[in-house]
Amino acid sequence: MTDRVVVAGAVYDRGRLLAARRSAPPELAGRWELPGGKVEPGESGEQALVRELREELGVETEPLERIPGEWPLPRGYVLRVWTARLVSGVPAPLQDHDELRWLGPGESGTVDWLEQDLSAVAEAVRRLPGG
Ligand code: 9L3
Ligand code: MG
Repeated sequence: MTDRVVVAGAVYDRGRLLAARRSAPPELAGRWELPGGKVEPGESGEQALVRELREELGVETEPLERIPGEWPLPRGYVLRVWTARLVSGVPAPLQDHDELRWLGPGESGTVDWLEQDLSAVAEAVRRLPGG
């Protein structure tokens, strides 16, 4: 089952964490997540993460550290999360999202995260520079 992996990025920039509100599928629309998606055959997790963030947000990122652990998703998938640095570009909701928000220290509780993301978000916030 190692090929059923969804990767997501805790993208940092200037001490803030990027949150993305899903617009699809209907059962997840309106909930917030760390952006990412499915690993494709032949890709590493980090390669998939860089590709997904480019496709979904139009930005270049550099994965930094894997957040330890993995979290179960529907249909046998698991979620793996990396911290990532914004290298270039301004994130825009190009696919699958309808709003983006940069959350500063103390603001991570202000959006309705997917349950699957909560542990990784908490750990990402602990790792936020100054957070
Ligand atoms: N998922 C959960 N948390 C996340 C991401 C990026 C994805 N941070 C779940 C939602 C879907 C599945 O993984 O059930 C596939 O995600 P996508 O490929 O639709 O982004
Ligand atoms: Mg996605």
